[in-house]
Amino acid sequence: MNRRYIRALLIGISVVAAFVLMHYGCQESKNLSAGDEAEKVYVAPGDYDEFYMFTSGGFSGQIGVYGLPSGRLFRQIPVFSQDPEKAYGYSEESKPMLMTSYGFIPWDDAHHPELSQTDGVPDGRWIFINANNTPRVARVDLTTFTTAEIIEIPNSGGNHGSPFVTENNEYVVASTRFSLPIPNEDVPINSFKENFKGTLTFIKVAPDGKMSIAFQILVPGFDYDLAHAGKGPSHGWAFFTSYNTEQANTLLEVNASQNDKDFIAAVNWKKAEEYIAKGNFKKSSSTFYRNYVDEKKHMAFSEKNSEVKILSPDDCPGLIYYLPTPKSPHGVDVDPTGEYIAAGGKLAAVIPVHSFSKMIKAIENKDFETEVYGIPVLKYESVLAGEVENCGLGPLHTEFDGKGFAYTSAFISSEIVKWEIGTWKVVDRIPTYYSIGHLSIPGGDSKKPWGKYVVALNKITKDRYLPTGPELTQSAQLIDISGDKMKLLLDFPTIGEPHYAQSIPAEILMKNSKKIYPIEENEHPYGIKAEKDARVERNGNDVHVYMSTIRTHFAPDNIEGIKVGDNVYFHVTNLEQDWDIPHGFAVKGAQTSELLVLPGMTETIVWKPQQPGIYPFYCTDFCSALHQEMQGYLRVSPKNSNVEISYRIGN
Ligand code: RUQ
Ligand code: CUA
Repeated sequence: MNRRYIRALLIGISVVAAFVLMHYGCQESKNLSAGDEAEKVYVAPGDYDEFYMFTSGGFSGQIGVYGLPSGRLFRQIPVFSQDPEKAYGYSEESKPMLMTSYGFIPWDDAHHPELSQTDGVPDGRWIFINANNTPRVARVDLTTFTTAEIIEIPNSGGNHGSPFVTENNEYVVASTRFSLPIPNEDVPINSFKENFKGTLTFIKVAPDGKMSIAFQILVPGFDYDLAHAGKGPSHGWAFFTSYNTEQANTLLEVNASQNDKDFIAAVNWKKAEEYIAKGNFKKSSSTFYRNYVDEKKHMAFSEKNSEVKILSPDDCPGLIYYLPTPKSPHGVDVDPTGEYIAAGGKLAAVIPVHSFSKMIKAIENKDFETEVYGIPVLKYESVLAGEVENCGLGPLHTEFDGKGFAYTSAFISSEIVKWEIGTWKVVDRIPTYYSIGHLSIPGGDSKKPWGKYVVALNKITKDRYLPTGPELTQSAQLIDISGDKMKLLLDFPTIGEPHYAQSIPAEILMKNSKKIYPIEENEHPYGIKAEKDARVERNGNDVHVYMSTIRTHFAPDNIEGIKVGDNVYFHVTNLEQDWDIPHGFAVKGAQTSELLVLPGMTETIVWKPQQPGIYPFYCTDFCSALHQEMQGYLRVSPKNSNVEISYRIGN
């Protein structure tokens, strides 16, 4: 035998072996689709060792998924920003997710992930997150780790105090950071005091997750910063911090720091429901979008809405009260019992903790200090449970361990301060590196925290990591809180600026994680169920390619008859029904991203060939030993050519 023959034989054997391995070796994973289980409620108090942590990507607009305690990054979920890796915001199917009343918006700034809850405990169905810049709230489905819905918030200047949920996701609340004329109009900026208003928005969440704007409350023109809903006895109320009660419209760093106390707005949303039922609202015509994914069609749709109900405190006595709170408060956090409301006053020397029961008594006794724009201001002393002294400089956010302790981040003194609920005494403190913003305990804003760890989410890392040019990484730090003393366990970098993060026991999500999309349920109008249906159709200048992928070829893989000036739609269906076998699709010169098509899914990109010639396409995701063989050719002819559409696979 000559050498060339032996080589050919060896290659032949290895190709056959690879083929057998690919087609049989990987078939063992079960075609589990846990979607039908997702309706069940997993309330899971108790002890857990492993958690998923969801971080806001900050100015990346996405959500990061990390393991705890490992600190390893598993995934980035695209939410408000285009993501070429997953074709999010590039594929024809996903583009509608980023539609707003301002048109298609490819980016946003995301701050607060918030897990859905059942009976006040994270249930693992969804995670919500806010878009700060063009006000929106997204709902991410935790069976697929993909964004399922985005609703725009009308009459909002910037959606920062959002999206915090009530005990059973009756509402997701949202407050506007910037006040604006409502409805928005062309007025002099220095007419701020007369013309600018804030809004507090209540988004209704249906049992299947569908969001709608239930109502908005028109409030004085302050800056509204953060929020939290009540729980237990305070269920039915929601709390919103405000600053700039001075109503400055320039140089806020000085002008908005004059008042000794600003306010926490306590809103009785059950009362709001009564007023809505009685028709005590005004309708405002405001355009806003709701975008949602149809999981069977594998497509997003945009729905335009044009009206919201607005409640005005003047017409709705008992709807809203102010709790005076020192000084420019940022976070507002409700303890697991629902009785205590802690505020982080950026410029305050103490952490004021309000008592819900005292607040109710003060309301009954009309213990008011004054009124502001018709809203009663309760007396500080009448609602205060206690002040935590020696709490560090620049206290921002507080989370709870469920064992009677609270943990507050102090931005300026870069530390976490642990204090005891009831005695209001600081019992421990630990430095963070550096400039901690939020902090997060698994379940730490819920009724039943899994209080094993606290994660510090730091804005600045200086000397902690290798330099990476002018911008250094942001980071998180994992701290053990199972004993009396906090112990630093790990530093790990994060993507984007992590504002808030939330964690949930891994077990709760793992059992619901979806593995494939069943191909028989694929209702995409351009999807195909089998390779034999693959085809190319011309319709005027539009060419529709109904393409399939399976290890390891495209069908068809040779296409001719495309002309310059055509719009070529590649509708790629992945026929695989195995877990974790996506195929990618990319065409030379396409002015868009690749596609990453998951098993059982159909996705589309449009390609507009500019010049005649031959154009290769290929699979971008290394899917088997013959991944490099997964390719094809397109022939593009001049505009006036008479080459007819033809396509094939094999000879
Ligand atoms: S914020 S660092 Cu955007 Cu939540 Cu407090
Ligand atoms: Cu399919 Cu690589």
